[in-house]
Amino acid sequence: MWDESSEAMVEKFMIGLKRRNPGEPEFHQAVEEVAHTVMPFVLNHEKYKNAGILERMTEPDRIVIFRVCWEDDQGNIRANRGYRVQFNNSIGPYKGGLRFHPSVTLSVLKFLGFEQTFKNSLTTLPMGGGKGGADFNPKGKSDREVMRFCQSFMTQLFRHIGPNIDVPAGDIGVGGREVSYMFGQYKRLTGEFTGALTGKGISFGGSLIRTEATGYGNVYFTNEMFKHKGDSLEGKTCVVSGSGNVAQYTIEKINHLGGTVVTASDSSGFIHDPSGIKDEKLEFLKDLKNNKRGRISEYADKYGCTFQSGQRPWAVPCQAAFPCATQNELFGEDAQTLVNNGCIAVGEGANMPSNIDAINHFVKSKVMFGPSKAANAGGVAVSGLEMTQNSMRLSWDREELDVRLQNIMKSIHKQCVTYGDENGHVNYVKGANIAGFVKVADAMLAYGVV
Ligand code: NDP
Ligand code: 2IT
Repeated sequence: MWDESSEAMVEKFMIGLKRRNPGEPEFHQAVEEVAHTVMPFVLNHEKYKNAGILERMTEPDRIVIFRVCWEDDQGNIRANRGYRVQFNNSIGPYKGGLRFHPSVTLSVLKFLGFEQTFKNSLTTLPMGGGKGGADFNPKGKSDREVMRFCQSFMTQLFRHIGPNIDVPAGDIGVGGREVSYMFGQYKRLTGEFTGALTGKGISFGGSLIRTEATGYGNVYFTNEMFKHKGDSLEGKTCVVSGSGNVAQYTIEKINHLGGTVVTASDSSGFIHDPSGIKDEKLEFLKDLKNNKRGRISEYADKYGCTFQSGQRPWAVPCQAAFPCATQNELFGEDAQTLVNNGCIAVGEGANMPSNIDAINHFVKSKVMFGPSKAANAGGVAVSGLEMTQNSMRLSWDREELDVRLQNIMKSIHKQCVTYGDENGHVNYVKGANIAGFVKVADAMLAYGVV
């Protein structure tokens, strides 16, 4: 059976995967993207060939699904669905964020848990992959409603997590406020103060730089891609989507490195500010989104720039694009528009923001395309450093953590070059997938039949 061509093998493998996981399009998409680059590698390496390794790596270790009941401010009883996908703990405790958003389904969390396994492997730190969340919408809820939801969610989840078992953190709709409510409830239920969650407040075990880490790491990685070609982000016009945690600190670090960010967005549309989102304007954006929980159009009202309702920013000409909102927000035709307008680099801050057509177009056009599992790994990497600090019961200072983050992003870039170099051009998709795969696959083989 191993004589068949690699593409035919991918097709056959995907038929089986879709049969075993019906109605899960995001999960299928994430696996297919990995299979195209990893399958040829598997077929070329005797030790992986007959080990069923891709079948095993695409089957989560376990999934917990639970009801989350809570009472709103009007006294109505609400019910949501909570999940934790413990995908793979071959190289360390399950690690990955929690997402609270109405679009959360099992398919979305399985794609995220699968990607997380590869991403965490790339960080060089000992972390397995997991993801969880709920279809709860924090938008428009009072602090007390969010607190009651988080406490109820943790009352179910606490028995499945722990510092050596599974360590959740934030993701869309889960930031410092939500992690703190959940950590408080975890501590109350277990009677233990342990590093069972990351992204905690600085005064109770959180790490400096964690808030900034995903965005900063994304820009460090993208700048490494430029440096590999003897260039840098300095002077480049950049387009960013999103305006949440990852987008804000992507914008901040691009500013530090001398680039100009001309767009930001949310689910209602995007703003275009040709003079750059910097200084006081970036602080306004952070306050608008983090404290006032307002809409991006208010930025346009305040600074007199354009707001395009219901649109994404990909038609705005740029040299570098940073999709930082959510999955499947950049399609094949957007990739064509970006490339035609002179875009030469993409740093994926969000998870799987580009669909497969878009990725193929970027790779074919030899764009420096930093896929999410490499480019946005800085967040979970600093979460790993938070776990280390919690275990050692000490905290590192900002400079030390920033240097560690930069070194980790450089190391991820190096791993991508090692496995993704194609006659002098780096295919970062291939590089990240294979480098992430090797470490996890080797651990699984060492354990025997697991
Ligand atoms: P936030 O909740 O802070 O911000 C999310 C942003 O994306 C908001 O601007 C939001 O707009 C927008 N958005 C969310 N869902 C949609 C949607 N369906 N359509 C259009 N816009 C949407 O989340 P983060 O910044 O933390 O996460 C953003 C991305 O980065 C996600 O893909 C996440 O998985 C990924 N990521 C996050 C990490 C982290 O450390 N936080 C680490 C690595 C990756 P609106 O306000 O209108 O909802
Ligand atoms: O997608 C991600 O890497 C995250 N949401 C961060 C996970 C973490 O454990 O810090």
